Amino acid sequence: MPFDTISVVGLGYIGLPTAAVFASRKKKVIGVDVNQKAVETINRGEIHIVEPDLDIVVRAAVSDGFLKATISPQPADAFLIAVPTPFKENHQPDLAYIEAASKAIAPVLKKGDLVVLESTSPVGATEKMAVWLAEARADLTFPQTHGEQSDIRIAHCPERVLPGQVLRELVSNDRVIGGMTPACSTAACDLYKIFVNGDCIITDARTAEMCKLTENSFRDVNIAFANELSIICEELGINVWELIRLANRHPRVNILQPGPGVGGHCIAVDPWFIVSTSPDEARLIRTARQVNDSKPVWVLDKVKIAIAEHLQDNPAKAIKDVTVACLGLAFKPDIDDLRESPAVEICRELASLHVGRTVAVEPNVHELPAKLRESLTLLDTQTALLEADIIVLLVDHKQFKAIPREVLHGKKFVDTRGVWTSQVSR
Ligand code: SAJ
Repeated sequence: MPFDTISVVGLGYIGLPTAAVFASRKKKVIGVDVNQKAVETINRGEIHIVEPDLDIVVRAAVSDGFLKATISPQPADAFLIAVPTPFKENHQPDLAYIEAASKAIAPVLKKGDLVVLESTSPVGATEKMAVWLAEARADLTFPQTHGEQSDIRIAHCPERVLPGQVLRELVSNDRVIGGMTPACSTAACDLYKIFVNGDCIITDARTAEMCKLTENSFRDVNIAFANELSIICEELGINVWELIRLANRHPRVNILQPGPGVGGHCIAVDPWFIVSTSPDEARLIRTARQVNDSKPVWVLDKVKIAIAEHLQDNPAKAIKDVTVACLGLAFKPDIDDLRESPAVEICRELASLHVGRTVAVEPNVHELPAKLRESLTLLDTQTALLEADIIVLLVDHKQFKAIPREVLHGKKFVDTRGVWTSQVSR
């Protein structure tokens, strides 16, 4: 099936790299986004998100005339929907962006078009999208009513790329493709083969949706296991980092690393989509979420204890004179993404609880986001280490791993990533 023009709806962390990669294969790509500023930025050949090398690929795609961004959908042969799927207050999935995107592209659909949902979605979302499209276009036929003979082909193909390695993983990762019918799957496979070097494996839409949720829940459950171990070990006076290293010497054990909690917009969100469809059955998945979500509170308690111990050691000092430095704000090492970061949550809470000074160090950003600016000061590593009485290591950035433990002499510290505490001398 030839795809001369491809439209990518949603030009964020997934949509923009995907659009750029299609364009780099000399396909005409129409990128659609509701954010006028993002559209203008892209049309200047620039980018509004941070991802290594993406600027180069987008600049080339725009200057060669293969990528154009717009706020209003235009006709294309394939539409790829990559909009956010957050959850609401009660952890129920919010499909409003998918619904809006479906309604936006419906008027420009024509017989023979393919629509692929890439957004991570609860099971059944692709079928819902098909219903929204059909409601808007009674003149066209859809797979849910006309099967293999439908005018429009519909599939789900979840993205699985790791932030920071998006361009490489987009091309090299295998893709799970779930068409609403076999013809839908074949069409979607043809589309992805334009740039995917990995295997394109065909299944149905519901299995593809569940597959993505399963991958991220698997990771969440495994991180929860490590986080729970770290809490148990603290109680028992055991070094959790050494314990995990030793247990991982077993040929069939591979425990992940504990931390201050789980951040990002995927692993902390997607398991709830399984819980939302199977609330009584998804007991382990729900508990893992609760364990990981409660870890920042545990870290805060440890900081409070460190402050109390520091005051005990320095009876002449008042609590308002105690400076706490939080090292790291990003949701994982060596990136600048602060969204849904447990480190941000801990810093913010600390700044509001602690009457003394709270400072933050984040070598990957130049300024703090507005919500943190009022309560926190951003310092460089050296100044923070010099000024702080208590050091809270929240992200294992390269720069922090290079800090020798001797520098911390005489200071109290809470090391949530095992940067200074993982080695035990016996
Ligand atoms: N984390 C730990 N301990 C670990 C590993 C991770 O505490 O041993 C924490 C990180 O610090 C971070 C969070 O988990 O706060 C998530 O980081 P991550 O590197 O595990 O994952 P993401 O969110 O960057 O990307 C994940 C990936 N999914 C899997 O590895 C199964 C990626 O492949 C997906 O494409 C992405 O979610 C997504 O978009 O869904």
